[in-house]
Amino acid sequence: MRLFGGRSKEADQATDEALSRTKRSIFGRVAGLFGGTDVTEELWDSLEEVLIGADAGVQTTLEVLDRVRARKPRRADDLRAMLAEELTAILVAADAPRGRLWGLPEGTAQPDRPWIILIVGVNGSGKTTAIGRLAFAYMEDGKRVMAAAGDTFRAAAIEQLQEWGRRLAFDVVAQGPGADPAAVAFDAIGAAQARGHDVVLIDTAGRLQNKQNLMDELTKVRRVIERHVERGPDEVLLVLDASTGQNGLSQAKAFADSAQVTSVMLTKLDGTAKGGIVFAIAREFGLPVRFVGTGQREGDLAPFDPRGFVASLLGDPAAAGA
Ligand SMILES: Nc1nc2c(ncn2[C@@H]2O[C@H](COP(=O)(O)OP(=O)(O)OP(=O)(O)O)[C@@H](O)[C@H]2O)c(=O)[nH]1
Ligand SMILES: [Mg+2]
Repeated sequence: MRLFGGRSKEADQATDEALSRTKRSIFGRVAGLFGGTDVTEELWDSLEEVLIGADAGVQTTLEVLDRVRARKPRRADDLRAMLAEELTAILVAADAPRGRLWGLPEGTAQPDRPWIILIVGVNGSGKTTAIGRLAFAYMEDGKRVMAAAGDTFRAAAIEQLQEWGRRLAFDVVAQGPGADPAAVAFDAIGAAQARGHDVVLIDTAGRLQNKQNLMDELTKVRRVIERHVERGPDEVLLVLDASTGQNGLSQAKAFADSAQVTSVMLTKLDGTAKGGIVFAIAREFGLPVRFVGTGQREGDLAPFDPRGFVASLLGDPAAAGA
């Protein structure tokens, strides 16, 4: 699937499949609610319950529904269309590119190689897997990929990344457990420059002795990148586990606040009924979601498209013959 460069039928379909649990268990009820023709108080109440239940966030839900209400929909299908527009607007408002690689208009000049991508996020969110997947996609795109084993804190993190490198055949720069992650990043970028790699993916720890240590460490890694390539990392990707809901969101806030995140990857969308978290990310972080994890394999990553996502969630009336 084309991962970089926008929407495709294949990507829409993968997202749609990954959303099936969210749709079945929660939003499926909404589609049912739109079955009637009248806009009743019961319909508004149910919508509120459904959106909050899917982790869209209380504030976001109330705001969206207020906006739709103000537009005075007369029939249930008008309401559905307006809700789709308002939900899409939230995602689009956060969609402006902040990094130098993703979501840019076609024809935008690309940064010099190697491109540097720093991967951050809470432990267990799927960072190392994300590196495997991005490496896979970039290699399919004809790029030479280098990864840096910057999580030197968790036992087995280095081996886990090396295993991905062996399996998919990309290079991994690593030092021993406990090594300075900034030094690992420094080595990896130097090696990539010397050997002509196109992309450097830098793994980081999700947990240290405490949050401040972790944020300091990320700052140090960033400084090293800035010393090597003056422009700094081209993207700082926050990896966020959809199934952790509002709780995961508040944990990720520390990264969004201090790691100068430019893009979000929402993982495990396939394993959750809480896909509404996308709206909370957009509204509360103001960050663009660029990719969604749709399964367990390396190819299970889809580009995120606001319109395709909302159409899939609310059911496409045209497709349903409504
Ligand atoms: N179903 C599903 N599982 C996923 C997805 N992404 C990651 N996982 C699983 O989530 C688990 C944790 O992934 P890791 O990549 O090790 O997470 P991490 O953020 O590197 O974790 P730490 O190194 O402990 O900070 C693994 O079992 C992955 O297979 C996804 O999109 N869907
Ligand atoms: Mg990891």
